[in-house]
Amino acid sequence: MLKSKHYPKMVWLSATVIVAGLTSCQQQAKSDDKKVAANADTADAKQYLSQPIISNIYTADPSAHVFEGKIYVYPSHDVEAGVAENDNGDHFDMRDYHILSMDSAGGKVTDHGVALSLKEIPWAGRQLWAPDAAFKNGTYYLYFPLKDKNDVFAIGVATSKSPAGPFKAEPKPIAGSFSIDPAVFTDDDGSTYMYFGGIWGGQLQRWKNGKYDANGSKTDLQQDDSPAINCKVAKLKTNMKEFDGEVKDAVIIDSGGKPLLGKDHNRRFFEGSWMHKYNGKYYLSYSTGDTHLLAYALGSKPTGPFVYAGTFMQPVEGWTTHHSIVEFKGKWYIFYHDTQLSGKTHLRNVKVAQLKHEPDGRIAMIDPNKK
Ligand code: FUB
Repeated sequence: MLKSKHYPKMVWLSATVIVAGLTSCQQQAKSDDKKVAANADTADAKQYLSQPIISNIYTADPSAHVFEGKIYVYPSHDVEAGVAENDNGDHFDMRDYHILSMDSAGGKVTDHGVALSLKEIPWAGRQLWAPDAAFKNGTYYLYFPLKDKNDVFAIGVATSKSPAGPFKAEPKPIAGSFSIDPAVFTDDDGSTYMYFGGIWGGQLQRWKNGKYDANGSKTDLQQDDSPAINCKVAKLKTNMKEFDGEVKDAVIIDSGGKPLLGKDHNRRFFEGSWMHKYNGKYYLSYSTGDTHLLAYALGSKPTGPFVYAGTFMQPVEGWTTHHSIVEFKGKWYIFYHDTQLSGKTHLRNVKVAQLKHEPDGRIAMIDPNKK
């Protein structure tokens, strides 16, 4: 995944990476968290639409939900692990999750501390990436992508009686799951679906007919004139821990009914999917990855097909774009991240802004770099 956009602040990244490798991971994460606040004070005067919602730790990939009358955010917890940046995303070497909550978007944020850590997950290899959460029948479920001991991403699930955790992981990943970035959506009829997948470091391009090819492409399929790789969707059983049937493609087509092509980097799915429903339509939104946009496509069923409808957020500062969309007290919000506090690709901070649906259903464009 990560080719640099060569932001000016990144020139000092390599030196930091070499030094950081000498310290134990836990100590590094702690001191790293302390540095966030200091960096916040020295951040340049560049204009941003919003400010980081917390600065005591680095956070990214925010999945927001309304539980028990509050907004709960399930983010990645970025740390300086001292791993060099590459297209596999090895530098995103996260080891635990913290859950955040707030009474209002933009209000005071509570950091509930460590909710789940790598060492508590029996099948763990490395890299706890973008999580999501859901609630059913009195239990909260935390879904997380993680590389297993063979360095292959799968999606795990953990449970808690509280939206803030702590969560207890199941002994194995969800059977039939693969790749990254789970996003869980419960429809009005109570059916729950997981959207997932990501190309490049997310390994989606290496999966064919249920099999993983460790020697497959590191980026995409490099088949420009063939259909692009699709986001995946699977229905969850009511136990929320298993897929109910086959994993399907959430196919994205153009207005002429043709699938988007591999070469269409401005429109094709890359990673970071999210589903929300508005006025009876299913909005599949996602990151275009190497072109750094947030795009969306509309469907009349939760499993698609989805017709490409446009982009709705300009690139943020940093390489990755990852978002979620939530309705709270009659208003819609987007949670997203950028690198305002650190200037480093892998040390991100979560933000929130209002999101507007136009009367015709389009999502109004958001510029994260303008007040
Ligand atoms: O945080 C690690 C990865 O970066 C996520 O899984 C992707 O969506 C991207 O944000």
